[in-house]
Amino acid sequence: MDTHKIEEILNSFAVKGKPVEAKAYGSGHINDTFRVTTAEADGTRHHYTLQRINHGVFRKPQQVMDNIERTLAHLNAKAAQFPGVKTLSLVHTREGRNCVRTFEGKWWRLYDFIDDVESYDNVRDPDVAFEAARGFAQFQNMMADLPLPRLHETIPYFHHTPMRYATLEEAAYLDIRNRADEVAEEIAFVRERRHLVAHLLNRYLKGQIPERITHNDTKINNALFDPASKRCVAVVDLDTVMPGLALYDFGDLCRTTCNTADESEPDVENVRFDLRMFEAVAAGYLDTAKFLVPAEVQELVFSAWLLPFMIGIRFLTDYLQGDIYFKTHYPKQNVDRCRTQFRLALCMENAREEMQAIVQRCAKAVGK
Ligand code: ADP
Ligand code: GN1
Ligand code: MG
Repeated sequence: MDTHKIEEILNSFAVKGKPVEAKAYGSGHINDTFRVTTAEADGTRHHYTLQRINHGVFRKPQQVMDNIERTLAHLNAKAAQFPGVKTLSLVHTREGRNCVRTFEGKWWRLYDFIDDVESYDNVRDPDVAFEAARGFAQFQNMMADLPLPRLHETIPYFHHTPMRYATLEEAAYLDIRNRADEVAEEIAFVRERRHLVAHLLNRYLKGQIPERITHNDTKINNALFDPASKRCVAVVDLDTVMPGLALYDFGDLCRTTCNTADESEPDVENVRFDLRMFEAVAAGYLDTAKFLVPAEVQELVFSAWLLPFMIGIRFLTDYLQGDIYFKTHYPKQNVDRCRTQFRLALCMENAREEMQAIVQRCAKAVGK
């Protein structure tokens, strides 16, 4: 992306000063993120997060932005009750719009950059895991009374596991890149577990598990921490905030905090499920998510397993379809990612009883 282009886009927004620097930022797999610095005539500098919304993934970017506007207004109205919590803040265009659509049909938005915070792609410290779980639970808590109408589903069927499974079968059947033989073991891994894909959805359809407003992308790097207090002070990446199950958020957080290796680890022998981290996530989540009904508590262990399984299915499908969804940095990265997820799910299958005991202990500690 050339700097002239960024300058041109930035000039549409009501920024303070003139752009002096733009650097690619973060390690997200979907949008293009830049940290931009501007300077005023007196030398005062300001930082912003400029993002190109991936409109191949988010087919209706304006709906994404409408959801985010409503979410931020709701969170901001509650800010006084939650001291220390920082809320993202959108910078509008000079005409008062929340995003820009360029002549080439690309969508851009701008946030104030949240300074003096840290984010991590991988954590091993249980205190950080506890805090992240508390932060995402608090987010769900704060969003629980968002007035109607229902938020838009920015990606329909996002966590619909039976649909994810059907899409994998279709990709394996069509096999447009002739890659299915190479990942036959991974496809078999999924098929052996296909009786589990509809479990949570069935409980939801029977009315046993409620729909809530959820974040739906609770990767650890979407939580920002104060380096001094180690508290989780902000939750970012709000593109998928929409109706969902609280369990998806819990499961995704376990997926990214309890794995001893990176998401793209090439040697699955390095992938282990860290029970100490699981205990911290369960404790942090249950401590704050007071709204959970017993059926949700009962399914926490299942959801911790489901998310690596489902996201592994998504990486595998993307590989079969030719790496068209997730950003990749080397040819078989989606295979590495998929194998990592499936190894993590397998580790959890072998640790189910310990995980259940941990959840019971944490639930009892908070009177659940
Ligand atoms: P993606 O959708 O590509 O994952 P994110 O919105 O998550 O993009 O942004 C990428 C990373 O940049 C995040 O993981 C977070 O660490 C950091 N980040 C995003 N927005 C801000 C912000 N306003 N202030 C500080 N850091 C941010
Ligand atoms: C994507 O955007 P990012 O990197 O935070 C993806 C998530 C996956 C994750 C896997 C909109 O998240 O669903 O769990 O990659 N986001 C979208 O790392 O598909
Ligand atoms: Mg992100």
